[in-house]
Amino acid sequence: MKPDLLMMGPLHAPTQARLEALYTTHRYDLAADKPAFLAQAAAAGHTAMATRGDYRITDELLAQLPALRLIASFGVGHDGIDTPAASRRGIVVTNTPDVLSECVADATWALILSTVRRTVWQDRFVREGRWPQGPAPLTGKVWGERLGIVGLGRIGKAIARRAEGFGMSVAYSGRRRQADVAFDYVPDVTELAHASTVLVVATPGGPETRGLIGAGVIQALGPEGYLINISRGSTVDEAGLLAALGSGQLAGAGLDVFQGEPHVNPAFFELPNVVLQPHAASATHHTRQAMGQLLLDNLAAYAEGRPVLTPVGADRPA
Ligand code: 8YV
Repeated sequence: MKPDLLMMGPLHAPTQARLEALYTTHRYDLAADKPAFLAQAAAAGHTAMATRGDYRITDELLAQLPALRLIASFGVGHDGIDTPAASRRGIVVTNTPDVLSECVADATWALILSTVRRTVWQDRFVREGRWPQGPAPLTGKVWGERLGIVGLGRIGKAIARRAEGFGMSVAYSGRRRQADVAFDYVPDVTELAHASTVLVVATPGGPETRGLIGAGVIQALGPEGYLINISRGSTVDEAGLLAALGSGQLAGAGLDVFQGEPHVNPAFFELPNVVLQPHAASATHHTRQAMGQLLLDNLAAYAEGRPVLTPVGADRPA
């Protein structure tokens, strides 16, 4: 008989298929009567759950699943999960760090290059037959410019490594100076923005970073500066960003994440100086497969009584 597995919602399709082959899955999102679903899960004593970092798991929900011992989450970010509450209740939460860092860094550079060099805009310019009427406007440059990284975790470091190829200087802000890097540490984000041409936001989401990139930071980045956000929509003051982009107070923005996604404020669609992505930084076949494998490995380790591979903890930055 297959072991039971609670699920908050569907995951990456190939991972979902493997989970369904290995476990009897019980889907919270598909349950018409949620209280009855939870009561049944509690009575059956289900101990493991698979989820995603953006599916909401509140303390109130956890209170109704007293037998739960493991939440295995797909993705490195886990801002949808009340991890302090899980920890208080003796529930281990795992995520899928490391395996996604390189593809996320690639996607970040795609955003940096396409935003500064206006690649998407220029593609449209050619397609719309506007070239014969005259050349496209000149753009800013990437090579040799100053890169600021807000949050130099594993993803931030993978982004920084690629900067060498573009001859860029790198500085970063974050909770602490990192012993293993030679980049300049600028603890104040506004100061970092002031010193950067391209500012990349690579922090985890959640209450600690909510609104971190506010009007002051955007103003410090300035009319020749570019903001790239691959963290969470919650880290940026979107109204302030839209105003700065529209008025020329900021040169451009490359955004993978948004407040209220998948619904994006349509004001962004009118702006020529933005490149927009549907939260796709980790969305390669290779990386999503590796994330799914790590989730499966965490579930298997728990089931076999071994230590889980990647528990979420305060010392594991994104
Ligand atoms: C998620 C992400 O994997 O890992 C994260 O924190 O934001 C993405 O890589 C994706 O949203 C999960 O479906």
